[in-house]
Amino acid sequence: MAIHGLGQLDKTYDGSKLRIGILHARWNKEIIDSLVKGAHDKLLEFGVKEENIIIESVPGSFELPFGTKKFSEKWDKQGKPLDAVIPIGVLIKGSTMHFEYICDSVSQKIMDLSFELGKPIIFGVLTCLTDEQARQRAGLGGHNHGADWGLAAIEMATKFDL
Ligand code: DLZ
Repeated sequence: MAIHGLGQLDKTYDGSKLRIGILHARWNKEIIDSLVKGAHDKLLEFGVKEENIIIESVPGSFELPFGTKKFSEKWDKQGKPLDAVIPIGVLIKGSTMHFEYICDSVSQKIMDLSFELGKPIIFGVLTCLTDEQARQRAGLGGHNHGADWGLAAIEMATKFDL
């Protein structure tokens, strides 16, 4: 089955002035590493400077919303704000009996954070039924959604003159 990414871009975006945070969970590490690399490489491709891509981690996807808030606020306080944050996590149904609860609460809170923090918080969480589905979406046999998340961060951080 083909798993498609973002459609055609409406214009070319310039990421050269942006600072982008990537905050990733450490559960399902091989898949996470591939998604982080996909996002990171796409940011570089669109001009974001290596030193302006800030990567940190939290234990699991459940920690992503609070971690993202603190991560963003930390850089605000230091006077070097992040223009967008990409929280990255991989939730696999077989691994957690409370899968639906975690998926619902994490995705809702990540959505809320954009409004709370006034900056784009990208939805970089894979919610999959199997390990194989997650691998297919992480560039380990199929398209890498991490690349789409990188591009979404650049588009959203530049599009509305935030
Ligand atoms: C506990 C748990 C389980 C069972 N499965 C996953 C998973 O598939 N993906 C993920 O990112 N995290 C998982 N976790 C860890 C929780 O997200 C969280 O880190 C712990 O419950 C501690 O709060």
